Amino acid sequence: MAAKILDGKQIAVQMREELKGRIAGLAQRGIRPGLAVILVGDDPASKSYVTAKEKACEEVGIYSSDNRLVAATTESELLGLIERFNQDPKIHGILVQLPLPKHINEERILNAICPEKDVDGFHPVNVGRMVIGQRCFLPCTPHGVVQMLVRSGVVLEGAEVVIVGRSNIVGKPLANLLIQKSRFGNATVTVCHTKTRNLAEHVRRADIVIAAAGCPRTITADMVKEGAVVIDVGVNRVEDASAKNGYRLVGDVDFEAVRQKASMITPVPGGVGPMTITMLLYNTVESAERAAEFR
Ligand code: L34
Repeated sequence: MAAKILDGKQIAVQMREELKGRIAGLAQRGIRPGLAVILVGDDPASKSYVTAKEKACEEVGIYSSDNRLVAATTESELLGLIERFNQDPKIHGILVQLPLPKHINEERILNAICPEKDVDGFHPVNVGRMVIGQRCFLPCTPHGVVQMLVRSGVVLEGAEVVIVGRSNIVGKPLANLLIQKSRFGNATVTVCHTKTRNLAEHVRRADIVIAAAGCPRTITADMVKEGAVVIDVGVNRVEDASAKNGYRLVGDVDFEAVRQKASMITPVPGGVGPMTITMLLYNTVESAERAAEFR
């Protein structure tokens, strides 16, 4: 039987409705959540993600400050801008879209964002807090994946989860979230990567497969257990002469074949991507609420 398609756009709409309620609550206290969006350079994919983030802010009623900087921007100019937003009481979240141009040290930039405004959850303070289960900002893509699973009725407790990919933005934090002793965790997690000896053998054991390798067709049907849940985090642009812009988007999963074996599967586009954006809105609202508590 073919898998149920998990509609990320639909879950995102539902969560954005919930956020509108919280934003209305803040408005009654005279507060509007604010997000500073910073993009350096003109990578077409990054531009489209950042534009989608700003549009989503507007749709739910979050103020967004749009900062598009030329690729030649220096590290100290970027640090200066971040410092300005760290000090600005109207700004509750700061997003520096990655990747940054090669001449800018990413670690130095992420460390400069005040942890209380780090709505991406990339600052070492938030990463550390997440690992030990303290209150923090959860990174958007991993948090979006967990929300998608829980809201689709997937049981995490005791589940065998295999994550393919060990990046700092997805694989590593997601593994940490899923092993937490919580309603959003309690899973048994294996993390596979480029040096894993027998990828297929690991993936075949999984009740839940999470593909975050950044490479098309990493997960093929022969690797997937009958009835498994398959979450595709990959967003790869592949050349396609028949498409109007010359490319099409595919994930890391061989979708058409794998959907015949899985019980649930996320599409690309329309799966995890819209959830990532929604969790950024969620963290920005959360940050504004926390700031309000201290007034
Ligand atoms: N700082 N940098 C920072 N935070 C992030 O959370 C990200 N990420 C990743 C890249 N760099 C970042 C994103 O925003 C990936 N990412 C992201 C966000 C949204 C989408 C994809 C990746 C998305 O909306 N994807 C759509 C299709 C978009 C298209 O048509 O190009 C989808 O439906 O999957």
